[in-house]
Amino acid sequence: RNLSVAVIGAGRMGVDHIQRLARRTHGAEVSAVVDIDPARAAAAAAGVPGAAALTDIRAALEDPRTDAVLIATPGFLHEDALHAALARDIPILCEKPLTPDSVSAWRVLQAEEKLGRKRIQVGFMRRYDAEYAHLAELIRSGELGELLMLHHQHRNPATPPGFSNEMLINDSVVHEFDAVRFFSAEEITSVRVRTGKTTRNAPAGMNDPQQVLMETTSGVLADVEIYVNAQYGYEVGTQAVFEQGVVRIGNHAGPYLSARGRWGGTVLPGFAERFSAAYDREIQSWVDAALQGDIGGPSAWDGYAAAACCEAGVEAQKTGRTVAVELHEKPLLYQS
Ligand code: ISE
Repeated sequence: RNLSVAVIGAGRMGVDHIQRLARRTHGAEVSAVVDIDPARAAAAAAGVPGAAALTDIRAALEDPRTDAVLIATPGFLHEDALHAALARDIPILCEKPLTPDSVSAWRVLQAEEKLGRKRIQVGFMRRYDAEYAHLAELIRSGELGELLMLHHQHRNPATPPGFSNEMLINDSVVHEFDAVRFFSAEEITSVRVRTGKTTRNAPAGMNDPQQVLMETTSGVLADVEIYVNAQYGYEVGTQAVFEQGVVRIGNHAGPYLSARGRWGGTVLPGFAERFSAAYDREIQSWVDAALQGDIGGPSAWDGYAAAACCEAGVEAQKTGRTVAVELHEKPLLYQS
């Protein structure tokens, strides 16, 4: 039998996941689309067989046919939806961020802990990118010795209206906080942010690009060039420095074309294109695990730790200081 998923939030990511679940994921179906805007819910559910358009998450959760929930509302609405879904004790995929701050993320984690098992997977989709997975494997294998440094580039063509310095940390660099934690398999202990010369293409009041510097428990140093009005396209790349070599992933992936007197490749326009295979893999593995009564992938602990890094990042950005990341002790549930 298929996993019946209620998708909460019919914005950009919600619609993307609805199409993915309905058309490309095996073993799943969309049973409900929930959005406070009834027209948006109806539009997103149209053409998806069996999908009801609803305006209240409670209606979806009260329906006994709902097996699992995918939360894709804006981050500030996640906490309520997470507590409601945890009360039903069903598998949850929550788009990043888990919640916008570490105090609310910790509340969610504690509610999950009370159930005695993991129910939440957080949508850090980069972990499902083939090159990310490959680099992580290389690091774990020890083949190149110890990982020493990570250099990241994260470039977006342009920011949506209302984008701010804080969002640059909370919306964009949150992915690198997770990437550094994923690659190093350690916690980030401190964050520093540098601003410098700003592009004239940034909205008023924003510094762009910025440099975010972090350190992990064992002293792995990581830097991020975050540049969200880079104009030319979407690029996310990493250079990992080891004792016995360097590994580059992300930027300038093939195919390379020689034609019309030039050689080179294509720059993708956005994250939906760059990470479409990663999103497919992320959702498929969530569905596969849920059908077995299980959950894997980035956990509520990962969501909580990333939220704490973002808080430190925003403070570092405002003060120019190096800010320590403070975490609660990791509960047993998340130690494996
Ligand atoms: C957006 O919210 C994302 O999650 C993208 O992956 C990221 O590249 C972008 O900067 C964010 O705004």
